[in-house]
Amino acid sequence: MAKLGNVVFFCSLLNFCEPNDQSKSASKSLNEQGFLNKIAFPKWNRNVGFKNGFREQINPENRFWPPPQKENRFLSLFTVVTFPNGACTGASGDNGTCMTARECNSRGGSANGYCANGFGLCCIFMTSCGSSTTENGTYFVNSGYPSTFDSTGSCELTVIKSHPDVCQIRLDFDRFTIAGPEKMNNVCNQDQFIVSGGNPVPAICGFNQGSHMYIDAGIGSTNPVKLTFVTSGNSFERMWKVKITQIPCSTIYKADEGCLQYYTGVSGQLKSFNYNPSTGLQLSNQDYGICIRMERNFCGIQYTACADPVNNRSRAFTISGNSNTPVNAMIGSGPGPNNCANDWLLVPCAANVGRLQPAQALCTDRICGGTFSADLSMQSSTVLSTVKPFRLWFHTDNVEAPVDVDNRGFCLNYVQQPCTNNVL
Ligand SMILES: *[C@@H]1O[C@H](CO)[C@@H](O)[C@H](O)[C@H]1NC(C)=O
Ligand SMILES: *[C@@H]1O[C@H](CO)[C@@H](O)[C@H](O)[C@H]1NC(C)=O
Ligand SMILES: *[C@@H]1O[C@H](CO)[C@@H](O)[C@H](O)[C@H]1NC(C)=O
Ligand SMILES: [Ca+2]
Repeated sequence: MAKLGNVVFFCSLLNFCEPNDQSKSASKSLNEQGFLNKIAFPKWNRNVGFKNGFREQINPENRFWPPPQKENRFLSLFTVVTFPNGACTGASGDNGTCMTARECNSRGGSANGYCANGFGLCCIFMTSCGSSTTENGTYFVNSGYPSTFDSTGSCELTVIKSHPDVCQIRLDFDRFTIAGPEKMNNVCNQDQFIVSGGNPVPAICGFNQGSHMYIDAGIGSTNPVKLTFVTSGNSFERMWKVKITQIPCSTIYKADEGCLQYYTGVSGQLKSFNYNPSTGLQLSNQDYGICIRMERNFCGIQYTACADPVNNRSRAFTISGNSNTPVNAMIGSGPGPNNCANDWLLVPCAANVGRLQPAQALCTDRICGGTFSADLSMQSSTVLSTVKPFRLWFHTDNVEAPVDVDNRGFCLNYVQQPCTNNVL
């Protein structure tokens, strides 16, 4: 019973056994003391839940930790608990890596709730301007986060590969509100988000919460990728929180090459940056690929403009023309009023669904204007493409006024089409 007493004492000293106390201060003091690197438990007490109270038994069926271990005659009294550095969700809802308090502290993270059944702490990496990170899953936030930032400057984060076998970096814009483009030519000339060091990435601005980007980080220990928020001009309440995931080359979930955006799943929704049907202006100077993973047994893909809950006449696809008036779909790449010489969405060999076969003989590539259709039409349509792999390209130049006014960009719903006689 003496050992048991020791553990009870250990718990109360460190305030570690109370399930509800996941307050920052408790985690912080644990973290600062760096106590939990090695935890030795009396062996006869292995099935006791640490997190949920000392005396509570864990049903052996449900318990996944600690794993069954072989008897070790040299550790006859204690079992040393080790656990892998897996992904975890912290008490705050942010994702982190499960580790000991000491490791979290030494790697510059902050402990936020428990993991590994209470044996580890969920270590969150959150950083801001002027720093660099090698940690997978780092959040890059504005200075003062979770408050907004209303000032000018340049906030840069350097992302260094955590391992030479990292090929891509995925950025998830959990929060992304910076000033939008100017209203003449829709150029991001006040605030900008810039990615450098990887493949060319267009600068973006405005509201991009929920959006993502894949950055090609090259092979081996190449130059680091830099993420920069430039803020300038008028007063504006900015906020950003960008999750940075490092993707190993060998994984099946890495994006296809040349895809700034990569979507998976049989159906989903694609939006241009700063898309917002009420106020978001299409961004100029864009040029990137949007890829949709071809799911097994699917041979084609259909696109339809999203519902527009704000405007009477949908602005879900408004790429060129003055979208304050009705604008038909425009197609093709030649000169002339109904072509897409400057701004376009490229849908390879696009044809309207329901058009008489053979649709492919009449297909088009570039689509622009103010209506989504593969024909010169005022009527929005569902558009089919069977070119593989499934990929769109979005291009805009640096001019809008005076011909192109108040365009929103695009929001499209996609549905992959199974391989049948009609879709090969
Ligand atoms: C944490 O990860 C889950 C699963 O990958 C994801 O759905 C969620 O959005 C992430 N949360 C944050 C705050 O990044
Ligand atoms: C980073 O974390 C993600 C999921 O959280 C994981 O899929 C990926 O393999 C990790 N990358 C590295 C280099 O470990
Ligand atoms: C939509 O149409 C209705 C009726 O014609 C009109 O009253 C309303 O102002 C219009 N709304 C917008 C946003 O144009
Ligand atoms: Ca343009």
